[in-house]
Amino acid sequence: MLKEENDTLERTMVDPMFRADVLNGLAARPRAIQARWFYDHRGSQLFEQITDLPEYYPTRTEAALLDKAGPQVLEIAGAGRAVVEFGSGSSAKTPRVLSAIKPSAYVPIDISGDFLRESARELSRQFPDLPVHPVEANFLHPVPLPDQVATLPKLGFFPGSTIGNMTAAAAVDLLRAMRHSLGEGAHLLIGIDRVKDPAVLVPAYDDSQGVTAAFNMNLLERINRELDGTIPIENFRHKAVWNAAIERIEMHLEAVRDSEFTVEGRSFSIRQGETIHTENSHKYTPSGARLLLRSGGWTPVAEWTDPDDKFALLLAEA
Ligand code: AVJ
Repeated sequence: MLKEENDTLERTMVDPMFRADVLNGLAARPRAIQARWFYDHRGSQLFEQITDLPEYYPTRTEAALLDKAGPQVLEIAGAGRAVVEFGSGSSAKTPRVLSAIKPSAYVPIDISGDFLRESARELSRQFPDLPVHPVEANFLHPVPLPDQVATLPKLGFFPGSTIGNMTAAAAVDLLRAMRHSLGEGAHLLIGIDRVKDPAVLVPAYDDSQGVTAAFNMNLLERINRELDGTIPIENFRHKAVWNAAIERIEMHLEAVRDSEFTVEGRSFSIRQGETIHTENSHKYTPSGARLLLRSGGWTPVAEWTDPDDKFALLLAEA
C-alpha cells in the first residue's frame, strides 16, 4: 500500500482498544487512561520535542551511556548476535547500539506497523548489509521470532526507561515474556531511570516551555478528534507529581472547574480538583533496578551510570 493511502486510512480509523480504554477509564474511580494512547502522530512529535528539553535528562544521558557501554557490551555478549528491540518506535537510539555491537541481524518489534516499517527502511539505509526482520506484535506477551534468527544468540534492547511506565508487577511479567521471546543464553540491555531529588524529577515532567503539558493535553484533543468528544480542553491543566511512597512520577489532567462532556455519546462529569491519571513513570534505586531484573528472571552482569547517577543502563543475562 502507498504511504499516502495508508495515512488517509489511518485518519478515519479508530482503534477499538483506544475507544474501550477511554470509555472505561473515564468511568473508573480514580479515572485513568493508559499512557500508550499519548502516541498518535501529534503525541509522537511532542515526545520527540520532550527528548530535546533542557529539563528532560533521560534521553541525552542514556545516549551517552550507550556510547560508553557499546564496546563492553560487545565484549560480554559477543558479536554476531540478533539485536531484538522491544517497542522500537522510531528506533532513534538503535544506530548507536548497532554500530557498537556488530550484530548479524536486527529484529525491531513494535505494536505499530507503520512506525515499524518506516524505521526498518531507515535502518536499512544506514546499515545496508544488516538483515532487518521487523515483527509487528505486542511484546507484553512472548513473541515468536523470525526463523532467520532462530539459531543466532539474542541481545534484547529496551531503552528509554520505557519499563518505568509499568507497575513493578507488570514490569516483572514483561521481563519474563522477554526472556521467553529471547530464549536460553540471551542478554538484555535495558535503560532504567533512577530515583532522585524531586526538584530534578518534577521539572523533567513539567518543563518551563510547556511541551510536556501539551503532550499530556493532546490526549484530550485526541479523544475529541477520534472519539467525537466534547471535552472542554481549557477546563483542564497538566499536573506532574512525585509519588514518594511508590517512587514514581505521575502525570494527571486536573479539572480546574466542574465540567460535563460526552465521548462517543456517553456522558461524563468531573468536579473541580479531580483528575484523570494519564501516566506513571517509575524510578528505581540501584538495588531496586537489579531486584526488578532478577524478579523477571534476568541476572544483572554489568551496569553503567553517568557521574550524577541520573540514569542507568543495565546488561543482564537469561
Ligand atoms: C517514554 C515512558 C520513558 O516516562 O519519561 C516523557 C514518557 N512522559 N515525559 C517517560 C514521558 C512525559 C517517557 N517514557
